[in-house]
Amino acid sequence: MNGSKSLGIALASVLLGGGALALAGFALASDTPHQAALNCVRTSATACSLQLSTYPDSLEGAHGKTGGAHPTWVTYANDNLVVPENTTINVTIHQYDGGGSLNDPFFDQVMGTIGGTMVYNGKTVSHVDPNNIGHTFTLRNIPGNGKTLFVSVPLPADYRNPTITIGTGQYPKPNIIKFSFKTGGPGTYEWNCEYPCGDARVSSGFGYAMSSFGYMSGTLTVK
Ligand SMILES: [Cu+2]
Repeated sequence: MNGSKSLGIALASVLLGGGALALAGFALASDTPHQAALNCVRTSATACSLQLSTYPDSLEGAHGKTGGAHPTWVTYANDNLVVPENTTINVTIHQYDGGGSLNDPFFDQVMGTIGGTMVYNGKTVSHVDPNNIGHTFTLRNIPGNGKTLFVSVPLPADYRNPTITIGTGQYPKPNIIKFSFKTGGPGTYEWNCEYPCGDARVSSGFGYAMSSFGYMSGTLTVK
């Protein structure tokens, strides 16, 4: 990272306060190549369907069957989401991971979706238990790009049988979360998880998978 970029990030961190994590994600997003694009599937002239998953290890999803460099890290199935402009995006997330308590209960709310709600295992809700979170899907504009989009959805932890054993590629029946949001014009946004699901020994759970692009963060390109 060169000096001016560091200074810019430092200044922006001061200005934005709690946005420091978002900026870290932005720096990672700028520096790292993407996984193969996951395009949503058009279901009508105005709607598109996007299917995602969150796993307790990297033996499923974009890292391949061997799990890539870090098979035991938690991961989203794909970090490079692509959707059309001015379209309703209907998202389904299969959440296979356990979890715990949010650092910031703000993220137990459903925010920015159509209706301000999501459907969690068939039930419409606007928030969930902040002490039973597996991950969040938190989508925001990249600072300075002049675009506005904010969607945040909590993904409750999944403790149903069989017990999750990291590194086996065996997963329980997922929690199923559905929500919709509308895109505007073209642009690139970033998303990340706001639950400290990385290794608890590193940066209070915000290290490893949480601070490495392609696991608990990515981009959403509207085009
Ligand atoms: Cu997470």
